[in-house]
Amino acid sequence: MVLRERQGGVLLLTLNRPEKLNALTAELLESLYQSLKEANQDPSVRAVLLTGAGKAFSAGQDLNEFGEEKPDYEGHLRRYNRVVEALSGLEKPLVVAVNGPAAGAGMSLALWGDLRLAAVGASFTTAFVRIGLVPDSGMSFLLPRLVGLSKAQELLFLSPRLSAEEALALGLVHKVVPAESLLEEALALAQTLAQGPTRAYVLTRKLLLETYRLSLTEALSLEAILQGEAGRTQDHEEGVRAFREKRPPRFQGR
Ligand code: LHQ
Repeated sequence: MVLRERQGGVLLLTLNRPEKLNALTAELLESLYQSLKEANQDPSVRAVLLTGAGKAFSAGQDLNEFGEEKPDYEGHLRRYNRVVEALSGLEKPLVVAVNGPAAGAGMSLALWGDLRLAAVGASFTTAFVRIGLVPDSGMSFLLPRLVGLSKAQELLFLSPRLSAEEALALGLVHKVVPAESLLEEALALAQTLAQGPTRAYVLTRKLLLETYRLSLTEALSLEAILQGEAGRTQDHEEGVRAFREKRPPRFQGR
């Protein structure tokens, strides 16, 4: 379901239902959740790269999964929500390589990447309203933070299909690359992060996600707490030592 492949310190996760545009089913979500859990448990995994097999990143919820039965979406969303909690709380930096269409919850998953690359030809559409639904998988939380409330309103109410270049202009992705070099570039980026102070990256993500809902006083206090944590890492010690010795640092992720 989700292919797992090690490339040095990077764990490459590939959503693998290419014949269904990697549409999300309970099984695929479970497999993604387990993969993320395993990544957290393995200290030799220093960064995670998420992409899709075939021509799509993910078409979002598989709209054929429930057949004719009237689904309990509130209950079903628990499967999504624990994946989203696992992505947002991942103990490793996360790179997402959007290789094709990312729609609905598929787009939500893509946006959880700390750094996001897209292939020329990839596309983004919120999709929810087209089938009479509201945004989920954290999109209502993340999208306005990434693009501002006004643009989020447009993307959610009208659900245009954005090209990779439009997504780049909006800040939904950080770089657009030719399709044939997407994986190579994304892996190189993930390897760079994997060799970095990975604990500091994770704490930085935590700050960026938390501070929106905090007052300045609370945000300053959280910065101080997490700086305290970062300051106790060997990577910080090594970073300062390397700076003084005028050499590149050798970070260990602890
Ligand atoms: C699909 C799908 C799909 C099944 C394309 N399912 N077959 C959470 C929990 C609870 C409830 C519900 O929702 C959620 C969260 C969500 O994610 S809701 C949003 C669900 N996703 C969508 O509404 C997206 C629908 N798909 C599209 O907008 C387009 O297909 C995209 C932009 C993904 C790709 O467009 P194209 O590349 O032009 O491909 P296509 O539209 O021609 O689709 C190819 C085939 O894939 C086609 O089947 P067919 O048998 O005609 O070849 C589609 O029906 C099928 N497909 N998405 N989500």
